[in-house]
Amino acid sequence: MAAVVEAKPKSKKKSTSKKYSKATYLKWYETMLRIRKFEEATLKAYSKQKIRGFCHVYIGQEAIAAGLVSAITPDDKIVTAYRQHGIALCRGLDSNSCMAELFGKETGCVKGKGGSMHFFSKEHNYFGGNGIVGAQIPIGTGIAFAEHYRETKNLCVTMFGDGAARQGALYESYNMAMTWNLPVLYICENNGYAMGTSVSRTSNVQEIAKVGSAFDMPSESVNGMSPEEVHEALSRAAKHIRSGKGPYFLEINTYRYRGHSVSDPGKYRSKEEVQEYKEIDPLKVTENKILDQKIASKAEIDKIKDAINKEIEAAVKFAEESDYPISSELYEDNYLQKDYPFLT
Ligand SMILES: Cc1ncc(C[n+]2csc(CCOP(=O)(O)OP(=O)(O)O)c2C)c(N)n1
Ligand SMILES: [Mg+2]
Repeated sequence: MAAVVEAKPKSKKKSTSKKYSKATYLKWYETMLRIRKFEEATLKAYSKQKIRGFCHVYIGQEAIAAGLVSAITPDDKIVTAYRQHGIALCRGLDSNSCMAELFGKETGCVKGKGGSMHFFSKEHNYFGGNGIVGAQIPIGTGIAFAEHYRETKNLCVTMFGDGAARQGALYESYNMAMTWNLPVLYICENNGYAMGTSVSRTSNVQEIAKVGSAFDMPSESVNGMSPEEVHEALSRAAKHIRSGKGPYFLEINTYRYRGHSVSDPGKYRSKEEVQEYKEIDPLKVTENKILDQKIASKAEIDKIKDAINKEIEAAVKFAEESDYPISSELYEDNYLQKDYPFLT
C-alpha cells in the first residue's frame, strides 16, 4: 500500500468558507469553550494550591478535541498522554468529575487517585492519560488489536505529542499495526515543543507525518488550528480504517499558549511567536466566523458562554465541597488480582 503524505506546511491562514451545519459549528464552539474555561479555572485553583502536582493544560490545542467530537463515534476508543483534560472533556466525561479529580477528591472520575495526568472512564471508552512519554502508543495498538479480534467496527484513536514521536515504542507499534492491519488511528499533536525542546532541535525530519512512510502507513500533516480541517482529516482517516484498510497516521500541527506545565516560565520561545498563534486562536476564530457569517446570533453565543461559565463555576464548587478519599481506598482499584503480593 502506498503512503499518502500530503506535505502541507503549518497553515496560519484563517479558513473563511462555511461548510458545516449550524449545529456542528455550535458544537465545536461549545466543546472548545468548555475546555478553555475549565482549564482557566484549573490554573486559578492551582495558583491557590487547591490543585497540586503535575498539571499540563491544553489551551490552544482545542480544535483537535472539537474535530474528535464530530468525526468519531462514542464507541471508538481513545488513549492519550498527560495533556489530557480537553480530550477527556470532549469524550463526555463531565466537568464536575474532572475538576474533582484535579482536586484529588473522592468524587473525581478515578476517585481522586489519578490527578491531572490519569483521568479514565470505561463508560466513555476513554483509556486515559499516560505520564510516560509514548507509553500509550503500544497500549492504543493493543486496544485496536482487541477491536480487530472481536470483529467490531470501532477504531482506537491513539494520541501523543511530538516528543513521543521519536520513541522506539512508536516504531515497534507502527510495524505491528501495519503487519496485522489493525484499526488504529495514530495522532501526533505536534505543538512544536517537547518541554523546552523544539522539534527542529531533535530531528532533521520535522514533518512528523513522514515517519509513517517507513511503514507504508497512509499519513497526513494537518492544520490543527481549524476544527474544520481537523474534522475532515479525521473523517478521511476513520473511513479508511473502518473499511478494513488498516492504520492511518495524522500529524496535527497545533500550539500550546501556556508553558509545558504550570511551573514552566517558557523562556525557550519568543512572545512574538506565541502572539502569532494567538491571532489564529481556534476559539476566537470560530466565534468570529459564527458571528460574521451569521451562522448563529450573538444571543445564541452568549447563551453558550453563560451556560459554560455556570457549569465550570459549579464544577469548582463541587470539587471544593467534595471529600478526600478515605485511606482504606488507597489499595482499591489498583490491581485486578485481589491477592497481588506486596500490597501490605
Ligand atoms: C519516557 C519519558 N521520558 C521523559 C519524560 C519527561 N517528559 C515529560 S513530558 C516530556 C515532553 C513530551 O513532549 P511532547 O510529547 O511533545 O508532548 P507535549 O507536552 O508537547 O504535549 C518529557 C520529556 C517522561 N515523562 N517519560
Ligand atoms: Mg509537544
